[in-house]
Amino acid sequence: MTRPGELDARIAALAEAADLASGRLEDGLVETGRAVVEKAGARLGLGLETTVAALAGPTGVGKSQLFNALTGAELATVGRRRPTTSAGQAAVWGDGGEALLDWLEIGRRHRLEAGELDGLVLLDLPDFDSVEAAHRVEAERIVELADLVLWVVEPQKYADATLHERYLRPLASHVGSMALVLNQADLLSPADVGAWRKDAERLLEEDGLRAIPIAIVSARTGDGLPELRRLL
Ligand SMILES: Nc1nc2c(ncn2[C@@H]2O[C@H](COP(=O)(O)OP(=O)(O)OP(=O)(O)O)[C@@H](O)[C@H]2O)c(=O)[nH]1
Ligand SMILES: [Mg+2]
Repeated sequence: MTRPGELDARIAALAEAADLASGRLEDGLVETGRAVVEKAGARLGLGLETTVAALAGPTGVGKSQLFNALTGAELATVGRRRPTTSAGQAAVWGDGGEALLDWLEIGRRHRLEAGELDGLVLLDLPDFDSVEAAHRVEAERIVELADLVLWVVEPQKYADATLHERYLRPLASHVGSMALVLNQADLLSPADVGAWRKDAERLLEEDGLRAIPIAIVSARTGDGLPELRRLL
């Protein structure tokens, strides 16, 4: 992980590069550089002792059930009708994170006792693929600001074209801040779970993301959750 001092220096260097490029390179490129400087500076100012991990993915994969399983509480509504979650909500371990959640514009917050996950802010997000376009806008807004994105899929949706083409491939340079969570593993036999993992690895390789961690879990039975917690 990048140390705060190192990050400060990189942000300053990017700000200088954007200033030097102004008038020489395309305006859009300079603006993108400046936006990164602004966002990174704001995030750094809010302290790196808290990590923001977001559960993102298509509707119905079990993001909310996973949020409940990781928090050990029935905080989020798990639904049969799609889509279920319409606004992001947070679980915060320990007592930090208030200013960070203001910056993230997440209103619903649940505070949990510190312990093993002290300093973690876990976010349950709306889906990016339902009929509700506003869900996608909200999910994408938060994915851009999170420190770690856990892309949640299940046996039907892991090869989803939108997930791979719109999100994973363009984020190939962010390998250090993503993980793939294969949820609902309870629906498959052990042999099929093995084949599923292999195929998911193949797709990640095609996306240029061979290095990202994969967690195989069942939010329903709790299988794989200790390994997932270790990624947080
Ligand atoms: N068998 C099985 N079913 C699961 C698991 N996790 C979630 N489900 C079921 O999948 C359905 C969708 O779960 P949600 O947690 O609401 O899914 P979501 O990803 O939050 O969906 P949206 O809020 O619409 O984006 C529910 O019927 C859950 O009971 C799991 O690990 N195994
Ligand atoms: Mg949900």
